Amino acid sequence: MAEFDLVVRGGTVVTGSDAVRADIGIRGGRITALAESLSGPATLDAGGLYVLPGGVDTHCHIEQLRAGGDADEETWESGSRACLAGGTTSVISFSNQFKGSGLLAPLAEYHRRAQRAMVDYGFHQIITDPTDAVVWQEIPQIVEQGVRSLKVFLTYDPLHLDDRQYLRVLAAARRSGAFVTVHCENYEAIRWRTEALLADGRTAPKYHAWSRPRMIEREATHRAIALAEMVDQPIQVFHVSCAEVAAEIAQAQERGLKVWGETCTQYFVLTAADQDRPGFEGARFMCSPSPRDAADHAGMWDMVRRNVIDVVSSDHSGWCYEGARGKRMNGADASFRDIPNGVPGLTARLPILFSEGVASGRIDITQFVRLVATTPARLFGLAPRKGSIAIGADADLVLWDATKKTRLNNAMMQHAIDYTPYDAMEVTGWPVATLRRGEVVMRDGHVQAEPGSGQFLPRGPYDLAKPRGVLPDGFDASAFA
Ligand code: DUC
Ligand code: ZN
Ligand code: ZN
Repeated sequence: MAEFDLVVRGGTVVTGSDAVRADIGIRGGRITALAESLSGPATLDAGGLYVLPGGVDTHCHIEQLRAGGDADEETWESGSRACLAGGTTSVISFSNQFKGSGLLAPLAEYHRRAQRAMVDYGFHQIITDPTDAVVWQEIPQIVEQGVRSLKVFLTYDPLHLDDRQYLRVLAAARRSGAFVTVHCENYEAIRWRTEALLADGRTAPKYHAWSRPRMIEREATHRAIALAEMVDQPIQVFHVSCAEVAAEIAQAQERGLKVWGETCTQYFVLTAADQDRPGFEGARFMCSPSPRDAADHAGMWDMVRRNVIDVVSSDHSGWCYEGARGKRMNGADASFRDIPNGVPGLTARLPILFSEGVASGRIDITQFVRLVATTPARLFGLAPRKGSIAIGADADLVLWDATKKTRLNNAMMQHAIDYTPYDAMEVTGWPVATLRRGEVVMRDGHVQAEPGSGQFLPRGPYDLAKPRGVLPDGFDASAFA
């Protein structure tokens, strides 16, 4: 029997720490050899290309259930296609709790739907109603089943939690060894300002950004961190939009807290002004927190270089622009308050970050790999199986042409959404092939994978999610409430 099923030859292999010329031997879907020269009956030529670990997108909404039984337009099949086309091989999507019901039935439905996946996947559990049954029984149960991260929203109807509810989720996570991710914006401040904007007749999409300025994101981030510190629970702040918010995270990190910051592609390239396009067009760019301005892009790059922000996800949340299930679900002249939030970005994440980061000289290629693969895998308990190129890891690889120039259009995204907010943007750097567990699943834009070939990634206990053991007065309230 041959030593390898496949050898990837002649490429520059990039990990989170090094870029070296090496061949990769693959057997049974895993990396079994890294050497200067390997041979085997089947080879894939990577000459002149980078070989990167498959992208790990730890924040994307795929086929998320909506109230009333409907689901997002992006299905596991279309979403997987988009991921593989863009060089992403693993995702963590969401299972959503509906207020008034528990976690187990919806989670079973998410598992059922994800059986069509072509990427490997896990779930974060969104907690919207932390009842006694949820925090004492159901959270421990789902964590045991490998859903080892919880997501909470400090704003958004009907998802938002007040401070007491947030504390209950932090405590439940601490007891179960789960990680917590937080959407940080101030609920009441947004409501108050939105009411004022609408009363003044300011209803157009651009006022979405006016309804949630930077300081309300900064305030909620500060509060989220302080409460997590009190409970001694590690958290990641999702989708940080600007440096003044990241500065809160930097301060926490300087004090030794287990607080991490994530941002998303859109916060490097979109601005609030994009929501000021004629008519309803601005809805295409509407997400929360709102994209800020060009100076904020520069500020975010500083925070990335300082490693305060160490993960870049897509927060893919696709709503079509046309049709009644997407951005116009409340009418073509809906006020900004009634337009669903979110932008699609599964495919564009790696190309835009590489282009803006590496090709533009802002970061090096190893930091790029850390941001899009290695660190998300480590933070969410997917390492060492995912996120790096190492002996024993899954052979999830991307062959990357660092010089190829591409003008983005929606067809290239291969998602189910009818637009991309990055239309006509020119990027340098492009994935030419994607391997998932040793199988070539994308080549020159053609995705060839079987629906159902993606695997669920149960996540066990891991060190980064463990509390520090530092509690005010040494008293662990989470054991009682
Ligand atoms: N913001 C979120 O928090 N989730 C999905 C979409 C969005 O814009
Ligand atoms: Zn969010
Ligand atoms: Zn999100």
